[in-house]
Amino acid sequence: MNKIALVTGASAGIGEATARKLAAAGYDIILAARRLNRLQQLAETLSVESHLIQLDVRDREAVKRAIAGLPERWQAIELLINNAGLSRHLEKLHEGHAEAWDEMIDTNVKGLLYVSRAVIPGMVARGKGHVINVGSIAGHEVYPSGNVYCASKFAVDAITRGMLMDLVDTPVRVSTVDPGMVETEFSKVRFYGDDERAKKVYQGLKPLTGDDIADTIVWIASRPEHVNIAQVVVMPKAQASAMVLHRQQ
Ligand code: NDP
Ligand code: 8X3
Repeated sequence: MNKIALVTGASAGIGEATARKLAAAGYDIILAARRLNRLQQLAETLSVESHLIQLDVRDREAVKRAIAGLPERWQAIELLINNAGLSRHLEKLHEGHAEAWDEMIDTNVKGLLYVSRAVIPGMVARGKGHVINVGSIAGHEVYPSGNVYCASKFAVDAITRGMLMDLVDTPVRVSTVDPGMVETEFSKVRFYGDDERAKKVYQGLKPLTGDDIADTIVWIASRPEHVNIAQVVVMPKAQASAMVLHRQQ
């Protein structure tokens, strides 16, 4: 039987690309996200076995139920990709929307915690596992109007470091991939479906694709067991930091 990977946020962008690349690398995959139809479409294209979970990672009880209720054949998760996440709005803190803050913190921080809490004990008990969190350069530097999204990714960075320490005496590895600009549905979600504004984010430069980050994730996961790639920052060539971009006409 192939190794089993769980990818959260597998219905789009980085998560979808990661599921495809992990499948190509020979993993059977548990695909989790809210949009089940997207997961079904993806599963049909994979040449490995997959198991679908319609899951909102913000729902603590649902996360517990989903992991505890996995069929036996899917229980031995070896690789957890904590990818589900989003940003909402790009606006000054004092003009911000509290619902958007809740959504980002509940998804990016608490959702990642709930899934980790449900999955990692099994890894520890089996003496095998690897957690790869998808952070961001927004977890390394705050940019104007990024306030709460950046705070959520700083939290992911702190949680990753904490996991690394707490699991150091076990065989479970902990890594983070921290991307810069990746063209996915991310900006469309951030701007509530405003395609034009989303496209402008990537205007005049060649952003990363979900595949670029998926390649990095597969590389991290495929190192020998004594090697832990703790953190990888990946940016487009035209990006030097969150705000320093080289755009051409
Ligand atoms: P997409 O919007 O393309 O994909 C986001 C994924 O997260 C979707 O599959 C979505 O699925 C899932 N998701 C969102 N909310 C929830 C939820 N409550 N429960 C379960 N799944 C959820 O964006 P990306 O692929 O770009 O984003 C993936 C990760 O990468 C995020 O953590 C993001 O912060 C991070 N990132 C993105 C960068 C970028 O420039 N794109 C750069 C740095 C980091 P569904 O809606 O079906 O639930
Ligand atoms: C996504 C990258 O720069 O939009 O995490 O925050 S950025």
